[in-house]
Amino acid sequence: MTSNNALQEFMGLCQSRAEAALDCRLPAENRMPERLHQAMRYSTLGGGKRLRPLLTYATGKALNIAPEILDGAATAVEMIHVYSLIHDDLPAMDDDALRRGKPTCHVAFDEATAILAGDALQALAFHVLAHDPSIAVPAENRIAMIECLATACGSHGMVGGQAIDLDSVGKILDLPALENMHIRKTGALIRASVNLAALAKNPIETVQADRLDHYAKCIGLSFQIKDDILDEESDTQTLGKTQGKDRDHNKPNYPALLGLAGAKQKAQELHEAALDSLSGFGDEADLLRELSRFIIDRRN
Ligand code: GRG
Repeated sequence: MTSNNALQEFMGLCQSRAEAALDCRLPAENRMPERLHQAMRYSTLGGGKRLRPLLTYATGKALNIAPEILDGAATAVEMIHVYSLIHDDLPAMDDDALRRGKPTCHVAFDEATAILAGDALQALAFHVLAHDPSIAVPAENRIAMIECLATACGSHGMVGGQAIDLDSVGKILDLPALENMHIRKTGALIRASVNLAALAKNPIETVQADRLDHYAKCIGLSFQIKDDILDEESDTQTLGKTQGKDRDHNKPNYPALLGLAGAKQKAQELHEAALDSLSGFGDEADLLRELSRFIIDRRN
């Protein structure tokens, strides 16, 4: 099993790698329309855990794919994530003023610019998947990657989950309904972060792809459960975003349904199921194992 030091080192390297890969793919601040490009760069660069790129690179490690080939996929998935954060923070949605420890995009710029910055990041993500020379895979794999990301972020995935979330404020959801919402809202993009790397492997055995997909489903849900736990237990400074919003907005969440101890137990069970999914892999999947542990142990 990879040591915690090895995980820290991998995380540091991949975070720097993702930062540089994003930096060179984002439009320059002085390029027209400047304010839009400044907003895109403001929200994307210099913050966040980069969990989704980390998962893409760690899946690459498990499949013996060089990180250079995955830069396009890793940046595309992070661009979609950042667009979702910008739009989620808007007054029409969560109406939040703090994200990644700094003012949200619509506060630092304005609402219209924030909407456009999110839109443009989404378009750029697909442009990267379609054209980026780093993605050295056959055309059919590239198309499959575009389809994978589109499905993950569309109305059957992240945006659909967000719609269910907005509709469920003040309602009581049972566990299957809550899971269904989170599998879409947060889980789908986490799943895509792993599956995009699997699609860069040519050919990949179906059994290997299925195992990775199951791992990704488990950690997608454990990530959200931990997010709900942190929303209850942590503080605004540590989180870099407003704490206690679920309770304040009367949103259904795991601690409310299962209790804090029950939610922690459920996250632990999902971590163990994620590890089981990787049982056919050797040491090369240790970073994925450690990332699953990191997801349920993280402090922000
Ligand atoms: C508005 C299109 C649209 C979708 C919104 C995913 C989502 C759907 C909204 C994000 C808002 C949110 C706080 C969701 C809860 C889980 C989550 C995605 C938290 C933030 O992800 P982290 O912890 O953030 O990976 P960093 O900043 O580290 O990248």
